[in-house]
Amino acid sequence: MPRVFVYGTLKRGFRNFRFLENSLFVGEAYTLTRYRMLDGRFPVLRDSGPDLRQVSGEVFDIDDRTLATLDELESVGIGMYERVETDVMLSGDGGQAARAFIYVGCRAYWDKKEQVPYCVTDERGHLDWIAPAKRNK
Ligand code: PCA
Repeated sequence: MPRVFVYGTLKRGFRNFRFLENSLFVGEAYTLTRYRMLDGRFPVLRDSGPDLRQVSGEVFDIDDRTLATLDELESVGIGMYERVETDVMLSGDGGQAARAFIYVGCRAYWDKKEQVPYCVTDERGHLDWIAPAKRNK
């Protein structure tokens, strides 16, 4: 069964969570790999650049149909995001390592864009995306 780590609009309570509402929530988690995050109506992870940090998010077990739906939502086909496997740490119950898919921004697509970096971190120092509409409240 595919497992996915989400860090943006797919998280619980965010705009695209409806695509995961029938999937199994495994737990809150953070990446072991360090990334840089770009901000906007949705966040984008880049795997190179200055000030790389671990990323906070959520892990779900999904079925193949949901995986295909997420690929479409993240525009994998047109090269906006690529889906890769990454190591994450589930943060509940003392921590447990897991492997999951993650959507990372494609270089060719995002190198040309001028997105502002997103730098807000949680208490662990991990990048923790909050939707623009929910900030400063
Ligand atoms: N959706 C995916 C990638 C960025 C976004 O907004 C996610 O939540 O992981």
